[in-house]
Amino acid sequence: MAAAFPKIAKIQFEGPRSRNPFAFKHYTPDELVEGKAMKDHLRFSVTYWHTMRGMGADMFGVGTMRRPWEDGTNSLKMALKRVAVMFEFCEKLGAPFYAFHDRDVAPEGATLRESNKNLDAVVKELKKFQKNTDVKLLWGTACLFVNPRFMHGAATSCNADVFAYAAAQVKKALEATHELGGEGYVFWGGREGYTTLLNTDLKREMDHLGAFLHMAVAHKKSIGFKGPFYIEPKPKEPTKHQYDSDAAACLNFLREYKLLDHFKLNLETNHATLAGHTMQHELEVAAAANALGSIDANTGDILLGWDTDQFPTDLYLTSQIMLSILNHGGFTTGGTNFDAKVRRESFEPEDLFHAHIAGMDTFARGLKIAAAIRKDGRLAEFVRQRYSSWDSGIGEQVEKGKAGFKELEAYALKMGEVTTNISGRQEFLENLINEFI
Ligand code: XUL
Ligand code: CO
Repeated sequence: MAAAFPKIAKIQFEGPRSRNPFAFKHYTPDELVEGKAMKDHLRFSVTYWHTMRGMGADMFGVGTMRRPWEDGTNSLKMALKRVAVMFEFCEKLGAPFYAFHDRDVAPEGATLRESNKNLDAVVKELKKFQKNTDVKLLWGTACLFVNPRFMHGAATSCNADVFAYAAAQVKKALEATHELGGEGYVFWGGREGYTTLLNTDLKREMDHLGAFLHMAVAHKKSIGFKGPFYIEPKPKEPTKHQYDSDAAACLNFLREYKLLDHFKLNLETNHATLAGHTMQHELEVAAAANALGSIDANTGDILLGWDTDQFPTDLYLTSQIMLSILNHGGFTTGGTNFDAKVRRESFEPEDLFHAHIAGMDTFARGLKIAAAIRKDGRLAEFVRQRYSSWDSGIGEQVEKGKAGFKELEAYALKMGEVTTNISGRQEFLENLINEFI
């Protein structure tokens, strides 16, 4: 097949002074940061759904994207042809991973059996391309939200037949992910939530979701898939309330249904924003429960209240993300998956490169900035000092479980008034961070 991006060669690192738009200014895959190659810190991944299937349609207009390789059909023939385009893109970009939903890579057939057959054919092709390149699968997932059958949800549908269909689809998507050596598998609750409580038995729906995920864990064991399961929180959209609304809600759900040992979280910036949180908040909440798994790298727009899935180009954002990730030991099976789409005005194939280069360079800088902040040590030392009252005396006794209310009352009575508070120095710290940006 002729190249889909004939004018674009492999993207190389040319340094910050380069004026070549098809070059990295900051991302040097093999450069060591804190003793580990940048590519191993960042583990970039390209999403099939946006980059290959996103056509730029919105609520007010049809798609705008020019994709010369597309023949205008959602056929198996086109799906097979598209695999070569995806791998050409990932290879030229130097992205080590990709991620997909079952229905992004292969078309849904007239029956489930036919859909499975289509998926098998495309998985074969994906496997061939994976073998011939250095591109691997970061994670797979099932699309349980596009088809009208999922109008009331999938695992949380009021209709048990839909639950059964969804289970069959996840079983197959999991097997496809396993066949392709995927590093993990994601559950994003597409329509697992409600639009009105008037027609919803919330407890019953949550119980069904818990049961569904236990079935997935059992199947994972039976096929020998070793990668982690991730839940991806999002508070709303498409439903008014998604059950996996934020990291804390997911952790509570997993704990309640005794699933915490089997899941980590896949956190997405724009979802955090919709939940009224920063991405760093979500990362810290997940890390505190030892459940920081992977990230969907994108950003929203401060003036728009929906999931715009823009490419991340804000250094403050990527520095904060990488600071949390480095502080908590870095990715193992997870990675930086660009769940992001080019604007519908950026309709040329080359915009896909500009967007990913921008995201990768911004994350590379975020990584270096975070490493510099850690090397400098003043921020960590400030936080350490701020809690120093817990290192000895009464604080130490509390942390060690050696003091109760009675002992604390005696201590407080003897102390009289608290005279030891120190400033939080927020503005000083914000300025300190700016030294590194
Ligand atoms: C939707 C979203 C999904 C998941 C995978 O907002 O983020 O694409 O990442 O299902
Ligand atoms: Co996502």
